[in-house]
Formats: sequence, structure tokens, C-alpha cells
Amino acid sequence: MDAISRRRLLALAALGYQPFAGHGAPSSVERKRPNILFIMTDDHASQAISCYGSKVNQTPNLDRLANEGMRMDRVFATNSICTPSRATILTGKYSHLNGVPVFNQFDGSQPTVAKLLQQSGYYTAMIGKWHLGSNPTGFDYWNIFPGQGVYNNPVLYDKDGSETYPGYATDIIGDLTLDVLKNRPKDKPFFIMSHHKAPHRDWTPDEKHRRMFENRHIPEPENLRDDYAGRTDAIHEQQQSVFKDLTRQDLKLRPPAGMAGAELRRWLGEKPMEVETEIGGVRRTLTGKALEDWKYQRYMQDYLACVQSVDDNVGRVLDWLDANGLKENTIVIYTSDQGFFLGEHGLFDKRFMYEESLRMPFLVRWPGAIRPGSTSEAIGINCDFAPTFLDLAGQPVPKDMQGRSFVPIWKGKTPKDWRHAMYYRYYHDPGDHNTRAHYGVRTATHKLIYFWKKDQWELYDLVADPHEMHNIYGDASAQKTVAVLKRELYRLKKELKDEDQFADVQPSDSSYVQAPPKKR
Ligand SMILES: [Ca+2]
Repeated sequence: MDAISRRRLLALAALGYQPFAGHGAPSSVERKRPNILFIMTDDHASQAISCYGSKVNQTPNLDRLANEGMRMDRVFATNSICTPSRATILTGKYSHLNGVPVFNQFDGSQPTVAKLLQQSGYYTAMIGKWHLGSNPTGFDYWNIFPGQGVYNNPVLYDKDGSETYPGYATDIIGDLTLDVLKNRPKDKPFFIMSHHKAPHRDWTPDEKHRRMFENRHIPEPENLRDDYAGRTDAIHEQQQSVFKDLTRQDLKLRPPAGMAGAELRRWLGEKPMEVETEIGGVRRTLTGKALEDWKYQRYMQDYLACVQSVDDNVGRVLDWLDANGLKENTIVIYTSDQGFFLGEHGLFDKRFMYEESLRMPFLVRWPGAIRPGSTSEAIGINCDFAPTFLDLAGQPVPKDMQGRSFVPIWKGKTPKDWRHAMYYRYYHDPGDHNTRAHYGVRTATHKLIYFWKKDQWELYDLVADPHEMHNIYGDASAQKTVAVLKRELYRLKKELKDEDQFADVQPSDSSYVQAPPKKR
């Protein structure tokens, strides 16, 4: 088939035309089912992706996905921490139904999108950050970091044992993804989850990018020095402050010579309020505002350098797909398990329902089906991913999945009855950063948050106040909106079968420990 007729056929296929259907040619039909390459990073905020308008870095390879495909602007995590988001992506269900509200072990015996795709004839693979405690199920191939994994010379577990991979985690995940692509069975479509550790804390860059941001001044977000006026207790009580909670380890301060063991760990874990460092060849002791400024720069220099390596490796994989005839029939998705604060409200980390943490970057390329350079403001949630993958594979979506396929949105035909609001619930309280538990609802224009253990509310007008600085919950003029949003909040809570299953008692944090594989 020449290139033009092949392109034409693909365009027709995108419109639902199946040239081989009903002609007794299963292998040809099989080839038509699209491949899915799902690339996910850990804690990558859309504020650090240039096609989302980053003021702090450039990500040319991620931009390439947006330029050749679609940038979705309102895809949200339903519980903004690692393990729950991953469980939701696999099951298409909220935490209260898949049993993973906090950092607890995932029950891999339940149905997952990987199992359903595998049963339907897809070759399935899972590479890199898993962080669900139990061994992966539903994958023909898996090779994962135990727990959080490490940046340098990481150990990976597969079904047969463990192996140390010399090098940098992000490059290794890029290499393994290419290996799987090259060695996969060629008679099946594939579903590959390629999950990076980066840019998760403690933000350890590779040698290539380590000094890339060293001599640049990273612009601060305008609300870095948010004074939290008018907000409820939660943001006052949190311990995820750039100025107060970054440790010596986070800031990559060098320990005194000879320090080791428990003493070293204690030293690295302390949150310094005075730092001696060298600036422009001069030794200086930093305190107060000078130290705060310096902490923000140090945090961002390392975070952004980690992102740069991700961008490089996405580029490598795209180049390989394009050079090997897999561009046309492979859907490439780039996302992150949740968003992240890059100094907004003075914060790092995620957890809160505020925009920077709630929003997942979501870029997708599908030549012939998605108009290049398109964008969508449809409200998506991570429960939608599994139904989307099943739809792409021509498989029915189980009724108990709680999301909907993105495919019509990608094709420029957002269904008229698409959701107008999304429901969020975070449980891990006090958790790692003393973040108060909350649930809430976000519409296109407003966000209502309820800190249920405190019985305190926040309401934001996202149009007038996109940075969520003014809690208008108590304003007389907002009471009609409060009433409407409360009705919607409790309607969604009921519809999604959230019966406060984990409101009072949470499972223990067990996803950090991965069952050790058999020895090789
Ligand atoms: Ca994460």
C-alpha cells in the first residue's frame, strides 16, 4: 500500500470505517487496533511544561506531543497522591471503591484495565514506577522499581528476580521502554505503561542537566509569599512549605566530613533555618528572606533539571516510534500521577485540591484522529483513563468503572452530556505533611472544598480568582453559589458511591514495601 492510500485508510479508520471488518481477516483487523503508549511521570506539574505556558522551563519534546496532538487543560486527579492515583488509573474507580485511599497495598486480584486489554489480545507491559505494593497483575511483562525507587543505579524487580541497573533512572526507563517496543510480539497491538520516577522528591538530577539552571533566576510564582488570609486552618497547619519544610537532603547541602549512619540521616532530615553557602565565590551565611529566596531557587533548579531528562527521554521514544513506522497507529499519552506545587501558596508537594496539585498534565498524539495542536477544556478525571483505553481497543467498559472514554473529545466531538463537575477526596491526614483531609467539587468556574474533620469550608471563584487566594465561602453574595455547589457535591458523592468508607479509619501505609522477588 502506498503512503497516500495508507493515510487515507487511516483517516477513514478514524471516522469509524473498518475496511477489514467482516471479511474474515482477523490478522488485518488486529493490526488496525491502535497501540497505546502511556507515559506517566511522578509529580510533574503542568506549570513546568512549556506548552502549558511554563514561565520556568522549556520542554520541546512534550510540546511536540501537544503540537502534533491534543493538550487537555482540565484533567484532574481524584485523590492527589501517588498510590491512589495509580490504583484509580488501573481500575477506573475512585479510592473508596478500589480500596486504595492512602499509601496502602493494591489488591491486584480485582479487575484492571491491563487485565481486560490482555484478555482482548493486547500485549501488555509495565515499566518503572509502580508504587502499589503488590506485584503487577495483567501484564505480559513487568519490570518495576520497588516502592519509590531511587534515581541513581536503581534496582528493578521483575517476576523472576531483582537487578541493579547502572545509570540514571529516567534514562533507564527510556531504555527499557525502547527494549520492550523492539522485542514485543509483532502480531499483537500493545499497551505499554512507561512510568518514570522523576521528578519526584528528592529531585536528584542527572549529570547532564545538574547545572542547567544553576546560574538562572527562576521566576517566583506571584503567590509564593501567600499569607493565607481568609483561608481555613488546613493551609496554616500544613508542613509542605518551601520556606519551612525543605530538608538539608532536599536542598542538597553537604554534610560535615566524616558524618555517617543515623547521625547523617538525622542531619540530612533537618529543616535548616540558617545555611552557609558560596555565592559567586564568596562564602555567605543565609537567613531570613535571603534564605527563603535561595531555598526556592535550589528547589526549582533540581526539580526542573529532573524534568529536562524526562523531556529528553520522551523525545527518544517518539523518534523511535516515528522512525519505525509506528507513528500512525500508536496513541502516545503523556501525563503525571497528579500535579505539584512549584511554590504556589508557598508550597511544594501536592495533596490539596488547589489547582496546581489537582491538575494532571495530559497530552495525547494520535495522527489521523486528533487534530494537531488542538486543546480541550472538558473536565476529565483519572477514572476516565481505563474506559478510554478499553474504548480504543474496541472493548466494552465495565459498568462499575466510574469514568468515560476521552475518545470522542479527542475527535473534537465532546458529548453534550459530558460532566460539568468533578469530585475529589483526599484522606491521608496527618500524612507526611500534616495535610488535612478534605473533599470537594470543581466546576468550570468554581471550587468548593470541605475539610470534614475540621468542619470548615472554602469556596473559590476560579474565573475572578484563578490563583485561589480569596475564600469567598462566607460572603453574602456567594451564598447562592454555595447552595448550588453543595447540592452538586453531595449528588456526586452519592452517585459515585462514596459512603465515607475510609473517612475515619485508613489502611496502613504499606505500598512503600514491594514484595521481594525470588532470587536469581
Ligand atoms: Ca506522585
